[in-house]
This record gives sequence, C-alpha cells and structure tokens, in this order.
Amino acid sequence: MENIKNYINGTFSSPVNNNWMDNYNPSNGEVYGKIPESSKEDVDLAYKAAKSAFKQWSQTTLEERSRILIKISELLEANLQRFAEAESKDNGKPVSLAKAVDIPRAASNFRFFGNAITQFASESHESIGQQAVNYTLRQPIGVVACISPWNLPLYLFTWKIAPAIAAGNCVVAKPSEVTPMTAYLLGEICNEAGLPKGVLNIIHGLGGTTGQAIIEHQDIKAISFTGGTATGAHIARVAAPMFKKLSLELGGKNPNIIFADCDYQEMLNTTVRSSFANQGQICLCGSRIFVEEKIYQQFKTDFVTKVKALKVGHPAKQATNIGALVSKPHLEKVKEYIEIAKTENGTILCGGNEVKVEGYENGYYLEPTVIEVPNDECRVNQEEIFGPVVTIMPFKTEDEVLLMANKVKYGLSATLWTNNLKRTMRMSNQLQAGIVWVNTWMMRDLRTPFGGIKASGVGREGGFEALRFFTEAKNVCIKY
Ligand code: TXE
Repeated sequence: MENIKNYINGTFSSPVNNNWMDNYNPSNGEVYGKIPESSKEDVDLAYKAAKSAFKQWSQTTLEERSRILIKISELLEANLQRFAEAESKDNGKPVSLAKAVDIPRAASNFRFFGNAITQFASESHESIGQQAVNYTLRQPIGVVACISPWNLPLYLFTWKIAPAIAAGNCVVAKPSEVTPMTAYLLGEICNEAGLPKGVLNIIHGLGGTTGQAIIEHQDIKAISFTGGTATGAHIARVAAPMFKKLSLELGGKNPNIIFADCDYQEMLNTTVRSSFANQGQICLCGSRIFVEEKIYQQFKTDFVTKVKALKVGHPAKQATNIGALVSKPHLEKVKEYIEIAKTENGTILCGGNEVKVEGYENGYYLEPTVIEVPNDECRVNQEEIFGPVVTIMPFKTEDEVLLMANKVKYGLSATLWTNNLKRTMRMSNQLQAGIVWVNTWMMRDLRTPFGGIKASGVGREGGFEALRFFTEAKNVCIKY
C-alpha cells in the first residue's frame, strides 16, 4: 500500500482524527493506498505553521527565494520518471503524457516564478507641481490557500504554489482527494531543496470538509482555486463576507472553429489533440467543434478516421493514446452525457462505449467519442462533459459561428483555424474567452495571462498577473 500523509511544518503527519480514505488506481479500479481525511484541526495546524513561518519568509531576499524555487524545479526534473509514474497511477493519464507535459510543466512553474520574482517591478509616480512622489509596494498577503483539481494534478497545484511562495506568502494547500500522490511527493522535494518549514503546508482530504475548513478560515486571506464552476461559486459565497482575495479558474466549453482556408493537416492533427488529450479532461479542450460547411463532410470523414485509430489502453503502455478516466463516478457522468446526446438526436459518429482493457477490466476506460449534433443548443453542446467526448456541427458564415461560439455560459478559451488575417482580427476581438489560440492549441508562454470570463472564473494566473494576485499593492506618498 502507498499511503499518503499531510505535510505540515516540514514534517509528514497523520490526520489528527486518524480518519483515512481509499486512494484508487483508475487503470485497474483497485485501492492502492490510504489518504488522510483531514479535519478542521489539521487545517488549524497547517495555518499555525504557515503563520509562524511568514515573518521570516516574507523577509527572505528575493535571490534566496528564487534559489530555492529553482532548486525545487531541478529536483522535480531529476525525479521525472518517478513523478510521471506516480501521476499516471493516480490519475489514469498515460505515463508518456505525464513525462512529456505534466511533470516538466510543474518543474517549469517553479523555475519560471523563481526567475519572475526577481523581475517583479512596481510603479512609481512623481506628482509634478505637488512636490511629492508616490511609489507602490507589492507586499505578500500572509497565509494563502491553493486548492487544485485532479485533471492536471501536480501541474495545476504548482501553478498556484510557485507564485504564492515566490511572492513571500506562506501556503496552506489542498490537492484533489482524487489525485493526491504527487502533491505528497512534492513535500519531500521541498525539504530537500531547503524550503523553510511551514512555508508550504499540504493537507489532504475531501472538498466538503477539509477544503471547506480552509475556505472558512478567518485568517487565510486569499484563495486561488481551480475546479468545477459550482464549487467556484460556493467558494465565492463563503469568501465574500470575509473579503478574501479570490482567483477562480473554473470550467470551460471551448469552441474549436475551423474555416476552410486553414492549413488542413495541421488543423486535423491538432484537433485530435485538443479534443482528446488527457482523455479530454482539460478545461482548455476544444469540446465544441464548428466546421465551415464547405469542408464539413471531408473533415467529418478524416477526423473520425483519426479518432478511431487512437489507442485506448493501460496508461503505462507506450502505445497508449487514451488512458483511463480519473474515477468511476466521473466515468459514469461522462457516459450519461453520451446517453443524453442520443435523446437529443445527436449521432454518435464513433466511440460511445466503455472499453474493457485486457488484464485491467475494472479500469475506467472509454472510447474517444465524436457526436454530430443537430443544433448548438443541446445539452452536450452547452454543458461541460470533461471527458473524451466532442461535438461537431457545420456553419455557413462567420457571424453565425461567432454567435454559436459565444452562446454558452463559459468563456475560457477558443481556437480559431484560418489563414485570413482580417477574419482572425475580427473574430479574436469578439470571441468571449480569456484565451484565443489561432492556428494552434494549448501553446503556453508562462508570462501570459491565463484565465476565463463568464462562468469560467474571475482573475488571471500566469506571469506578473499571478504575482499581483498574491501580493497587496500599497501606495506610499511622500511629500518632499
Ligand atoms: O471538482 P471540484 P470535481 C469540472 C469538471 C468536473 C467538475 C467537477 O466538469 O466534472 O468540475 O469536478 C475542492 N471547499 N472541473 O467535483 O469539486 C476539491 O476537493 C473547498 C473543471 O472534482 O470543484 C478539489 O481539491 N474546496 C476543472 C477541488 O476543489 C472544495 C478541473 C476541485 O474539486 C470544496 C476539475 C469546498 N466546499 C473539474 N469542494 C478545471 N477548471 O480545470 C470541493 N473542493
């Protein structure tokens, strides 16, 4: 059994109440370890450790903070294989994906923010004629919370933690109870890198209890959260009376808009990836595909052929393209949407069924599924499914597709395939999304703002936006 403990004040500890939950391996449906089901007492201990570390950490030089963050990054890289295997076992994603994307990007998060903090400048204004100068201090907030989901476990966990500690805060962090393993392993790395005790505290447990105790904590002044939209709304309600700072990165139902004048092969290959990478469990996946009528039939044939060729299999196998979904309840939720599509006159062009992978028959595998929808308003085209399921439908004009693209409650990302510059400018200005990719997908530059509008959240992560979130601006006005 691979059991997990809380990481509080640099030490690994059992939960105060000694309650534990099972941790499942999605590739075979078996329990392979125990996770703390932490309570308010554990949150209090984590808060106290963070609070007592804050004074010293906030006064630690930027060079020293930077050095430690970069050391964490190097240690993650040195442990790439171990972390990738652990991530895959916990989440069901192919090891090859965790090794190529998740873990390297987690390492990049620490390296990036380790460097960024040394470049984080603030404003000053000379008040001409008033003999005064104003300057802005960017001060750490204190103890902050980072709460992350299961789809990109270490990658999203560190995306919050790295800027939080770089900016001089101390952290109480909770990974998803569904995928806690790499967060647990991160504690060891932080100790080895010399991160002072209490700067980062990682507690495990359910959202409704452990997570709830974190968001209700009076003295935790900021919450950075990535997860479901309903949870985000709940956190906002709890946090509002306490005036906590909030960054919420929530769901998406992102349009992938394909015009006939695009580079067809590149679009086709990337569209397979943007539809099914990580079993479609990425908030940025292009789950609604709109194709210009002129090339619709051609696209349909070519896309379905490519999707059928994707290999669903055990995540540790090199040949696997699609691993297991994260959990049994999630698999059931995704399957339910496939049934809903049928009742809404959707046509299943391929997939739609569970897969029994030989030797791992109890794993949570699902065929990549393409649904041709009769209109854009059906539920499968409006609600976040968050699995290997995409919808496709044709469009005639730019205005028509723009209307459909924006007609959802979400606004996270959008992808546009065209070689027409004027159309690119028009559409990217009008698409309701925090991120627009043109002729590419999920190309990331950590300096850029990341986040959504509408029900996809509030606030931006990434680059100096993240450092601004994790600091309070204080203006100092000096008359001379
Ligand atoms: O997320 P939750 P779930 C979407 C996706 C998915 C749905 C629900 O559609 O099917 O959300 O997923 C913690 N106080 N996304 O249920 O519950 C929880 O423990 C404090 C999109 O897994 O939002 C976990 O650590 N914390 C998404 C984290 O919140 C609470 C990624 C996320 O869990 C809490 C994942 C509470 N009351 C799912 N309740 C994306 N944007 O990428 C839960 N949590």
